[in-house]
Amino acid sequence: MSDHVTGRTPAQSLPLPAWVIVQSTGLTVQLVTADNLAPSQLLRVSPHLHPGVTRLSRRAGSTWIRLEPVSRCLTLWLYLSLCFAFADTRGEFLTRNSRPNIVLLMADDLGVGDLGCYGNSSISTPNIDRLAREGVMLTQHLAAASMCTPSRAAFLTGRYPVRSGMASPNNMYRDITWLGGSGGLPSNETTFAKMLQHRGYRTGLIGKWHLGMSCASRGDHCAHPLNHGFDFFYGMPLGLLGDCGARTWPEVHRWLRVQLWVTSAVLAALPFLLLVPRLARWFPVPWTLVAACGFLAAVFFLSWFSSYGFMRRWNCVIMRDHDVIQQPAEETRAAGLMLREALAFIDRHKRGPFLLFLSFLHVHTPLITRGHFVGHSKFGPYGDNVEELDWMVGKVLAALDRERLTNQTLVYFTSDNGGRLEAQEDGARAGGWNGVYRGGSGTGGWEGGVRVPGIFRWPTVLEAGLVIEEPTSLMDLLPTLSHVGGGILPQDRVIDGQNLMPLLEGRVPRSDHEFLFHYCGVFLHSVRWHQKDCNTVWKAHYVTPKVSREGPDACHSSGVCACSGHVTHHDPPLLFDISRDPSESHPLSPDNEVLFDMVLGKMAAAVREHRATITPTPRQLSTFNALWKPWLQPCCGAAFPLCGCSGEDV
Ligand SMILES: [Ca+2]
Repeated sequence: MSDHVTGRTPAQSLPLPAWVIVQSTGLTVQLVTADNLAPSQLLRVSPHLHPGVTRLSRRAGSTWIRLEPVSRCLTLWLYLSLCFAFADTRGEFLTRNSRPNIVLLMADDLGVGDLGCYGNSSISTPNIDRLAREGVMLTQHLAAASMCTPSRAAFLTGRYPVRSGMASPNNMYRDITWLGGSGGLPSNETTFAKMLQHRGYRTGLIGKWHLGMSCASRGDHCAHPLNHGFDFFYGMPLGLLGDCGARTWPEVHRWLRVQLWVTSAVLAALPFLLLVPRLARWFPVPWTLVAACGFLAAVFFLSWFSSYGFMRRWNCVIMRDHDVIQQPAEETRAAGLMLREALAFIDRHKRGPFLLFLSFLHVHTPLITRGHFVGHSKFGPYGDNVEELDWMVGKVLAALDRERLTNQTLVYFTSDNGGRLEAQEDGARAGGWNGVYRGGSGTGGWEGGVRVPGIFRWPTVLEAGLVIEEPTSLMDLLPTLSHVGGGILPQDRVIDGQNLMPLLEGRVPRSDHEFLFHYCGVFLHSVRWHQKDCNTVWKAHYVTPKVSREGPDACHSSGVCACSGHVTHHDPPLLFDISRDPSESHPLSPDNEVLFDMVLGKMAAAVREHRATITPTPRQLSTFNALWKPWLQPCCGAAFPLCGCSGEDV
């Protein structure tokens, strides 16, 4: 039976105590137990300490013991033993079984090909490269969806988004669109933050959330980060969108807005055009027709303006815990504020254990890069933005170094989905590079939408410089963090992620993922099969989006590729061997692949088995939930709808 099932922490299951002597004054010794053991538990785990111990107590998060004089020698012996056994050059003392601090760094829309450690030579990312050099780099790390909301829901819960209702049946609402919408991550989902919070971790989310806010009334905050296991939240509950830039091209419902605007303009012009023949007495035009056109023009204009005229004010806000503190957010300062709060969080909780999920606003458009980094890269504004992201990662790593937390902190770096091929600013491409992989953000099945960077660093546990090519998923974080943090996995639901520690530590050569399912909204587009008895990774596409002529595997006309409707259904499915053909450019057939029928048969059986595990659940991204609702709109300062404040310390 695994530790997860029994609920035992790794420290309790070992014969040796997991603790560190950090100071010894007179007869008093401070022991920092990595797993926050209570004094009575410490005695149980470390019975050989018992003879000389006269008093144990808890102060400031540490266990203090007072020893009999006869135990001084024992204290000295233990101290020296630990020095030789576990000391590094900075004098930190750790055991393999310490519960680490956890720092999760997630970029937004960063392409897997944008980093030096993944082969990029035009953008400089020394700090992220350092993480890869000092840790383990995953080259087949996969998001569960190619867009923000479903991918992040799966990341936090370890489950495919269809299981939590965080997948959309509608092409228009694949992400949460309005902060005043009613859909969001359901309260009954278990996030890794909730799990670690129950195990004594101090948990903080700083940056982008994008998983909903309220359900029935403005203040209920049913889907707020503080309702999902985070003790602290500072950030943008929706994220940085194109609409948040004062001078950038709007992003949400871009083409619907264009249609509404054009229709309004045409209807507004009609009354004037009709007046001409009437006044010139060319032919009779009834006044009622002129008035009806004017009325319709006003209705269209008002619907356009009421929907999108306040977009920046309503969607782009900064919150501290439950309070809106800046509305609209000053987009040029937002990223700097997030970094400041992240460093302050580390400083506040450095005695640990803590979980910091730093969910960067970078490198989603609008590409807002501050002075020093403008023109910094060889790859234009996008490259500059990536280099600023890397600099911020460096600041976090430096804080861990400064506080001597590096060796006892598990750091993870990833992106929520692949680079967006359709992103444009000032007529130029503004999205990331997905390396050799087809497609990008929004394409549900193609590799470029879901293959993302994945780096783990934990110096005392993981081998530096290891590269693993096995299929792994962002959903693996929940069981992995549960393992290292001593949490207990929920037993009442399907968890799709796998504990990565055996693979990361090199104890097993293969990932536990045999099949991975790639959804686009609620629609299954492709399946990956890592054949058990060999290294071949097959991928079958049942559905692919119809793409634009002007760009490879992108959907420039609609801004994002469709999951249904404007798609191609493949029967037989498009089959690729991505272990030999990672760019999915040479589809196999019975003529050139003898295993063709066997592979597709095996995958079809896996799909049937997988679908049998999906139970109906309320769709959080339904059209009704996606609609903006004035009574749910977070608002500060002036009365609704003229919300606004720039308060606090920002
Ligand atoms: Ca994203």
